Amino acid sequence: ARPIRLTDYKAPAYRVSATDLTFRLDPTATRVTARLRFERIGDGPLVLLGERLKLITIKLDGADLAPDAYEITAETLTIHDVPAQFVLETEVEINPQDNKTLEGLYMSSGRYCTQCEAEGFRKITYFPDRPDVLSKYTVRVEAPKAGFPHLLSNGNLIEQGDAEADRHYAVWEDPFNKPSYLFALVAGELDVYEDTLTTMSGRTVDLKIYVDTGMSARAAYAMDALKRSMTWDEQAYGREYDLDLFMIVAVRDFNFGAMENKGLNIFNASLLLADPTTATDADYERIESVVAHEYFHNWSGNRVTCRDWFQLCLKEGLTVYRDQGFSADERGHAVQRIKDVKALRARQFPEDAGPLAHPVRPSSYLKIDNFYTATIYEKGAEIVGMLKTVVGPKVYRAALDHYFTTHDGTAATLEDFLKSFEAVTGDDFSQWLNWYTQAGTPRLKVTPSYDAVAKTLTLNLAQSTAPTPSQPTKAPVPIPVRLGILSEDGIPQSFGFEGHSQTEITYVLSEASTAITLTDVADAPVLSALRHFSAPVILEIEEPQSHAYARFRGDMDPFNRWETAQRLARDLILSGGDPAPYADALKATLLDGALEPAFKALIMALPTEQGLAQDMTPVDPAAIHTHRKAVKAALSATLYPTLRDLYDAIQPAVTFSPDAQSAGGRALRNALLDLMMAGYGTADETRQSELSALASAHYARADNMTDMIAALSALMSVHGEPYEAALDGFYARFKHEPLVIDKWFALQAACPHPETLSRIDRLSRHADFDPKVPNRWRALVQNLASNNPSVFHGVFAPDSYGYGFVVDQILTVDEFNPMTAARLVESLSGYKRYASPYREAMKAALETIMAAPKLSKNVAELTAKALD
Ligand code: BAL
Ligand code: ZN
Repeated sequence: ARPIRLTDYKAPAYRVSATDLTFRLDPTATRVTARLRFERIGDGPLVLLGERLKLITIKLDGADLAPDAYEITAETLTIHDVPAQFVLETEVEINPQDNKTLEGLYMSSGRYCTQCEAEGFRKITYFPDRPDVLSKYTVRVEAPKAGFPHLLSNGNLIEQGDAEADRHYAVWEDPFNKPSYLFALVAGELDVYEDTLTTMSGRTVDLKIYVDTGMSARAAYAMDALKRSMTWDEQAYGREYDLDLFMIVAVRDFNFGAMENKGLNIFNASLLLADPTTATDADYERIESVVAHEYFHNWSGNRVTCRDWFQLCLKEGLTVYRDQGFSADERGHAVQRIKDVKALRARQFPEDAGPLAHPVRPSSYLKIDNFYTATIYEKGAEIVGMLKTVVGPKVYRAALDHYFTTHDGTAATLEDFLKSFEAVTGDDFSQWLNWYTQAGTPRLKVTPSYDAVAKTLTLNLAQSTAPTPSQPTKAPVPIPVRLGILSEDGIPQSFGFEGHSQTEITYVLSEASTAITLTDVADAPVLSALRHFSAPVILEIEEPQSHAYARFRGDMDPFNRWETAQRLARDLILSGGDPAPYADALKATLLDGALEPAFKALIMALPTEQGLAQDMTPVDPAAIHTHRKAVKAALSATLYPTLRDLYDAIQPAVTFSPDAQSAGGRALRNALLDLMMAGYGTADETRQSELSALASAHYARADNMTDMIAALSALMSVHGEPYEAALDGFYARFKHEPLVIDKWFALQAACPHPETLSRIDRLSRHADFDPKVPNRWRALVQNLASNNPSVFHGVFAPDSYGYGFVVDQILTVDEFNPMTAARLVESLSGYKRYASPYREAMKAALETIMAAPKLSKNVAELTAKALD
């Protein structure tokens, strides 16, 4: 297949001024009529995109087209001779029931629903299915009354009524121009949870969340999050909602987390439904941020969309940045930043360091579906965050106002985005484009030298980015370095910079290297660099360990306090050493009454095995697993009395509330339990019985899903009868709750235990396992591949890798859902960084995929790149 290249971009030759669609819904033979009003604005024939469509009729300006007047391939419909303005009408037949790709129009639990981003609309009708063709849509949906009481599409409902043969219809009109990827349709039996919101200009917006029948109470939290998001966007960005109705529908079968279709968001039910007995605090948090994310797309994505899919991060990076800002305001800036950076490092850094590395704006692709990546989303968000750091909040707001106003109703580019910063500052932002066009994580090396006589601290700052596929050399990028200094006993120190006394500065490194000098530096200083993670780079700094401990104990920047603790833990695990000073500093942190419980919970968590793998060459997963486990057990043993006292002092709330503070309390209590349980394997019999009783009691008393899952994880350390009994009890209690049974699968798949692989194999034959349901499939397979390195890499027994299982699963799912299957290829892609024999076995697994007789473009593209 031929790649699509950014440099080949050509503006569309035809505009669609109106799109009228009629859907006559039928599970196996839905008829879609499209009446499209075209205007020629360029040269060449009319080429429409369409896949798996059965053409029934085609008319141009009301007259049937002769068969030799058009040409159909598997992907296109071409008409060579068309007037300057014309109406094209096509009728096609499609089969939603058979559509397991979950793109286009498909059925989920007996309902019709759609997913069009990125290129699913072409599976619905012939259309110029590209984001820079914007059009006004009128949509008539017709279906039997029985089973399909709700007929939904984008915009406002303008008409509804009865149709022949016990059918009915609804007509929707969306007054805003939109690209086809934002089209949506849902039809079926649903319950609705309703509310209203008064916007900043005093308009009333009806808010409706549609869910499975009987589930509407579980939409209450998402509704609350939606209302808070809408108000936040007015206050933080001055953005008001534009229609009189905003709808969300939750469906069970979905490739993405959720989708921002204009006025009709569609969500994976796992990211919408919540109540205390079925959702964890992490679920609540995720629901809040995804509801916000999809809502914020109404401006960053829908009102201003992308010219082409290379600009995907224009909407995704910006919208992630916006949802992170919302979550930070709702849940605390430091804790949110730590979580965002953890996610960035866990998913984006490895991507940027491996064969699938690509710029935030890629230059070519085979399947754009493969580029809904952590790089586009999370690194894209970091770039927006750096821009805000550099220009300050007021100017950032002015630049975003300029961007939204200037490009409203159009399809824009990243250059347009940067130009808005230029327009409001008068400065040149062209170097920022390097962040968008270069792959790879820059390294920032900071070399401090203190002159005790002159009282100056000179910092040499140097950046470099290693070569990535097809990008051997890199230009410097602007790196904002936020920094301050403290004394060895942790007291913040002021210093002089550029003639002013400061406690913290942000210096922007634009060159390959430079030196800056801080003056009036009173004592041998402890540097705290890259505070709040002011740039997505790898910081290298040589310093005495005492400096790191000073930051761990007292950096006023909570991010760097956490960051330093992580580095020290990493060094302990990978390089060995005495864990006592670490245990002391951790104890002091846990006993510090001024720190939030949520922060303490984060700082207690050691770096993950996957995270540690990024800092080891070649990666030896067995060594990482063993050393991490040993360090955790040692900390557990040393700190046990403190952990136990703190644990006993936290009384679980009588009534559950999902708010951030209550969640923080649960997070700390569960983190304390986790660290205590890490000592199980090395404890004496008395302590073992104590721990086993503790985990069982935690489970027995749990009145919410967060504590239940934490207790089940704790029981994993005990294993055997108590663990099995709890798992069986959990299954029996929740067997009719698919979202909870997903957790049951996920938990077992992520258990770092020698018997897990055979358990996973058993679970893949469980009556509740269905690879056609992405949530269930990801629960089992993705958790093995991404969240259980010791079992995936088979560290417990020779040749017991999980690779073969994952390959079989990729090939199975690739037959019907390439988009979902392809996401798992990444788990094998880093093989070159691994030690033998993992490296060879991972490579062989990739080769097995490549040799499969029939591969989708999605899986083929990523596997070929991984093997390259
Ligand atoms: N646009 C795809 C789903 C999302 O990022 O919101
Ligand atoms: Zn998005």
